[in-house]
Amino acid sequence: MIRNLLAKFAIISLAVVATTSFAEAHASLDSASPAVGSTVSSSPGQVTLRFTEGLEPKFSGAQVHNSAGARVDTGSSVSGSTMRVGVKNLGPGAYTVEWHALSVDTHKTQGSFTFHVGK
Ligand SMILES: [Cu+2]
Repeated sequence: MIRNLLAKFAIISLAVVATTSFAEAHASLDSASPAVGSTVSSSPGQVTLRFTEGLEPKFSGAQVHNSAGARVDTGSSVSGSTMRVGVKNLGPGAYTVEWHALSVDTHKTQGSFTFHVGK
């Protein structure tokens, strides 16, 4: 009984370690400006996303939409592990950044986050 539990625990531990090291090898979002979930006092001019891995520029990008679903970015560019998204002059409101990335290790990742522009 105890031996069974130990065996199960060992297998679960291995699975967790494997999953974690797998995830770290992919390009996940490290930080963003404006920061994820933050409120900025005025339009940021651009959104900068920093990733944990180098990105393939041709297959990585991001779009920004306002709360009505309209696109408010002017295109994105990638350099190394940094993605920059130009944005129009943003009025007060909530904005969603949707990104997709192909890291140099050929793994695809994607995600989204929101920031707010205050009055
Ligand atoms: Cu990877």
